[in-house]
Amino acid sequence: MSKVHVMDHPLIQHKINHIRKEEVGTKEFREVVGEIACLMCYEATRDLKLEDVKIKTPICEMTGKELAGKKLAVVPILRAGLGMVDGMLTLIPAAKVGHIGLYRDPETFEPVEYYCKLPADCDEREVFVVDPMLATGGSSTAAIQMLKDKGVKRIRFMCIIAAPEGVKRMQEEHPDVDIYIGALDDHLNEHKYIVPGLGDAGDRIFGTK
Ligand code: U5P
Repeated sequence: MSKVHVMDHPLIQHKINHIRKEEVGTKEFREVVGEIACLMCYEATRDLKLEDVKIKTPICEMTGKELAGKKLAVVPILRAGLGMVDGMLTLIPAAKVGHIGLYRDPETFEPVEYYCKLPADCDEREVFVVDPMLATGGSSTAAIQMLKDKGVKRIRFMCIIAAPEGVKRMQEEHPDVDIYIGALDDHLNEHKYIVPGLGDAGDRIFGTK
């Protein structure tokens, strides 16, 4: 069964609370989403493996530690996931970035694929799929299935706010994928928006409506 990590760091909680407020405008919303992604990336990379390396300081030789060659990739689900990419790359600048485009059918609420471009060697990478909102789980489960179909073996999913319904669906369909959540909310409304949530993350990041 996948592990669910709810990140209770006070800075993450404070910033999520801030962007929930309806009066927060596009510029500030986008900036704070980036900061949250950066903090979540720091927490979600806690278990990356280190290896011993010999280095020489100006004083002497020593055995230090550096990340053990594991290559990383960030895959945002378009469009809202884009808001989390820069924040993550601040901490893992060598990561490659893939993109998966899905939209939610307004009638069925099911995801429809319209774009997929991944790093050529994504099957050798540890992939962080990112979307600010895990609502029904339709988009994230479909995106993760697309990655698995391309041979990706190590996948983590990161979202800022999740609904219990989405977490359950993710765990049922992808029990091998660990989930990193900023805040676990109450439920979905009849339009499949997260309650209390923050509204439509893509619209709030890009100033559309
Ligand atoms: N979404 C929101 N806010 C919500 C619920 C869903 O922005 O309260 C959008 C997100 O952009 C996300 C997608 O990409 O819907 C996830 O929906 P789902 O496939 O998990 O239902």
